[in-house]
Amino acid sequence: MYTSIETLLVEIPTIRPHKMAVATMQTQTLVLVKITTDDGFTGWGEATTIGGLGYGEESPESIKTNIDTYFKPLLKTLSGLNVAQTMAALKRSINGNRFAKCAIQTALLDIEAQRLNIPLSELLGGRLRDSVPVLWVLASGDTEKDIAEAQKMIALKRHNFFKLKIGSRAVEADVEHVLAIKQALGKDVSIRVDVNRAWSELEAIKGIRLLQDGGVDLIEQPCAIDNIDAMQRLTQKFDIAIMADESLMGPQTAYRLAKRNSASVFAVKVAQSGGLLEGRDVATVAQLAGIDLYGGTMLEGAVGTIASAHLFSTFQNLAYGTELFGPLLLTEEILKTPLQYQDFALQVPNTPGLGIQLDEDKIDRLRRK
Ligand code: MUC
Ligand code: MG
Repeated sequence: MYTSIETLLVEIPTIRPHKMAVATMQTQTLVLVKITTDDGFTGWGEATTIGGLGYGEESPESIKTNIDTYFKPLLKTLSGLNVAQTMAALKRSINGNRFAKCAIQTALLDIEAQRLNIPLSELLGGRLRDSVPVLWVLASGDTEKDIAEAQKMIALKRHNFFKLKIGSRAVEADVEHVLAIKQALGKDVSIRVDVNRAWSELEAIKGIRLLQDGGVDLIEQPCAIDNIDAMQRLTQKFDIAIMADESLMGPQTAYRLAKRNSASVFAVKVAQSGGLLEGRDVATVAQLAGIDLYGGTMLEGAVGTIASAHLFSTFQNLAYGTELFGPLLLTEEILKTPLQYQDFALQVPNTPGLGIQLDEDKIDRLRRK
């Protein structure tokens, strides 16, 4: 029986403006969900969006409102069900709302793993690795600043591969920016770009050709979400990896993209998938179709980031690593012990559940009142 379901909006400034084709972020709003049970367990879940409604269909405010108005009363009526049965009951009455469902499901899985006294990764099938490689996203908007930031990350042994956010300038200007960074960092440092669907197919052909020749390793979501025909043609035309991100909205779209050969890599995001279990299904579709995997982020804070790390630790093929750097982009720590980033990777906790302890006084100070 669930005794309380609390939804908090926690506002945290970023360490610098994070410039993307869809929005420039100066702050991130974490939607934290805290669920307690009558047998004494507390589980946490999280959802974030990027730039309010700039990136997708849900906003932090809509997630909170929908959880408080629709999920919470329903959850209070449910008892004696496992996580799958609880989620099935919610889905019978609530359409869409993948991010809200993800936050709730994460908290329920956190509780269940604690009850079983196992790390969340083991409830999700079992980890294959104790840490996941993590890249850094260069998105200051300034070439020289990005180069200095990358060099600092390499020296700190924090990150040794990078993703660049492009798509807000003309194709030629973006290519010049990316190749200047690639040249400065050298041939052994993997550089990928995320266009966030800003290009038409013709712009993509021009941009991808130049970036491929310049030694870039991967192009993320070059074209519009629904334009999977263009994604298919680009995947076929170029040797460079083409990755689907925004086009992936759960197992069903994963199946459609795989069937149409519309990507060579999938960015698995737990919120975009609709939950950790659905994220696992997306990965299974990819694996069966011979599509490589990358562990994506919606720039979550510590809760969503470590939940994703538990899932990604179970993937057989994590060929392109992960981008689970969200908490490092934020100026405030909300855990009693910060997540462990070392040797270019994020450690996956070994303690029960998510394996983190939240600093609730700090969260209370940061939450929107
Ligand atoms: C995206 O589209 O990949 C993930 C990392 C980052 O900097 O932005 C997000 C969104
Ligand atoms: Mg992306």
